[in-house]
Amino acid sequence: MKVAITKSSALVVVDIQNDFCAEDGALPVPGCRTIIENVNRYIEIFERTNQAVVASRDWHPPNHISFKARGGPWPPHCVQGSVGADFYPELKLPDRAIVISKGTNPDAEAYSAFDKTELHYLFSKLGVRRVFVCGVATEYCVKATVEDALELGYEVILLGDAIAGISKESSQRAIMEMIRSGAILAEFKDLLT
Ligand code: VGL
Ligand code: ZN
Repeated sequence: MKVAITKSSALVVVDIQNDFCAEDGALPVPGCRTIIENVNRYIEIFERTNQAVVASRDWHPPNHISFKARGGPWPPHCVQGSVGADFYPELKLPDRAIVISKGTNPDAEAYSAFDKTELHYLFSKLGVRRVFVCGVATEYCVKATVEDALELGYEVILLGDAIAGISKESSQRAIMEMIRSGAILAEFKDLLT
């Protein structure tokens, strides 16, 4: 398969943050560190072709509804302004990268980079039609971002060699669901560069 990075393409790097990627992170996603090299390769290509690079970040207030203290499923993670919420240092984000913060409302769960953010508006302004998605976690924020993008009418390329999930089984299932929803699964070798 061959996929082009067209003039209306953007890269969305989902949640490569210390709490998900660092060894001592609050909510480690196994495999997060092993995809960084590939994520950086994708960033380089989008840089070279002058296409938009977006980095989403989980950016929770300390009393976020998804935290266990409030009956949610997760330990506190990616709290606004904490080291855990910083981008993982090995991620080579260009200065011009567009940073999208999500999950900022204490009372709302939000996994998608499009959920209550300005991303769709920004993409409309930039004329983006095709979105390439990588990052973590496959079953949560990657999947929610992909499904929202498809519903909003974007072409979505899921970068299979630059995503990592919390468990192997649920990641596999999530990938199949994203493909069923219309995402195209591709790898670095599939890109027309
Ligand atoms: C995520 C769990 C909780 C993610 C965010 O980025 O996939 N997962 N918050
Ligand atoms: Zn979160």
